[in-house]
Amino acid sequence: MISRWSVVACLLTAKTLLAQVNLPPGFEVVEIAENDYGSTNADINDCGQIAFGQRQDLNGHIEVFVYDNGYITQITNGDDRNVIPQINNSGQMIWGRGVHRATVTQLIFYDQGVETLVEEYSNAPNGWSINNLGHVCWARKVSSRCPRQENLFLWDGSTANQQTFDAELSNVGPSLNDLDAFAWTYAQFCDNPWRSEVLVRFADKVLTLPSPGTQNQTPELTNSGLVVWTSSSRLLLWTGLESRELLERGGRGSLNEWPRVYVPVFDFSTNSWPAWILDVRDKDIARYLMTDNDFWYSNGSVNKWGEAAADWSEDPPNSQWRGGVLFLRRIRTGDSEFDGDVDLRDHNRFAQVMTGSVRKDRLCEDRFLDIDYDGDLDLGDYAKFQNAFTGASP
Ligand SMILES: [Ca+2]
Ligand SMILES: [Ca+2]
Ligand SMILES: [Ca+2]
Ligand SMILES: [Ca+2]
Repeated sequence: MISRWSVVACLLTAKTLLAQVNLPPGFEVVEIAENDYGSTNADINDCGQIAFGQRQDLNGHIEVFVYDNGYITQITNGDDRNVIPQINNSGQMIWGRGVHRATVTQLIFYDQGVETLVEEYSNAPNGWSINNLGHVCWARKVSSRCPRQENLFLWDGSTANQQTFDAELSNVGPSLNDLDAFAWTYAQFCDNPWRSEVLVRFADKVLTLPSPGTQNQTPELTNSGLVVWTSSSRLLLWTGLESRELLERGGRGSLNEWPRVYVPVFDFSTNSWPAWILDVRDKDIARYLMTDNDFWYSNGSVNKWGEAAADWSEDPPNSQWRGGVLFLRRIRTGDSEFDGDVDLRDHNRFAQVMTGSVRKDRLCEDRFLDIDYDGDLDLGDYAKFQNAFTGASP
């Protein structure tokens, strides 16, 4: 009886999925890291590694974990509050730490098992960002009262240099790219209502991004200078030439260079935050709904392959914290560089990277040839590869 019931339940789920979810072609959703207390701030790098904080209880005890091609490694192990980890393509990370579950007062840089204290200050930093050089940008809050005073600092691996020098305004929420350019929120939080602009500092100039709203925030900047951010309720994209409206309403967005945008959008009918992918083209936008539940999807991240990760909780307003991390990943077909075929070029690459039947950490771009998703590149994968072989014109 039990097994028959579970078959029925599966069919119903599949039907619901067909009715609502539409994933980008070539991608699938995998759920990872579920627990009773939920996760915070999933960040994915180009190697498909996902850093996230996971609550260990309801009292602010949060540890950092990294998912890598099917395996999860716990990075921190103590009694602290470790929040908003971000991971770069080398596996280096930055996160905020509240010692013994107190307010976050430290920024921790992590590289191959070694922690470095980048910043310690009496107030919680208001946003931080790491790039692929291992440089870190963050906002130090000098005063929480009005006039607020918050300024940006940039750490290059050895020394920190102050980047903005405002005595009364707030410079917060930086997003740092690999050229050490950064976008941030420049705000007057003491006005009622508060107002803010999004600024971008390039090597040779500072831009104020044109916007329709008075409350501009949560920018994310790419290496080519694209920016996604929210302007009051709208989700905007800076194309390098103009500000383009992507959504009338949207949460915090994340993007790659295509640009593909991850964004949670509030649904008034279900009182929840479903997770969306937007593929922005010259004339239109392809929209994909990744979820068919009424959970609350939150901050997420997109890598250069179009894969995405986002954390969720079931129903935070009603204290149902159970949650995890959604992973939108590439379906592995043997096509190693996603040019649409499985040909000799893919074959040659496979031959170069075979590892045998032992799991290897950080397969990185070779993970796409781990066709059976078990962490190695062995004869099992090769058999699937041969079956999938198409030649240059599939
Ligand atoms: Ca190919
Ligand atoms: Ca090819
Ligand atoms: Ca294997
Ligand atoms: Ca394998």
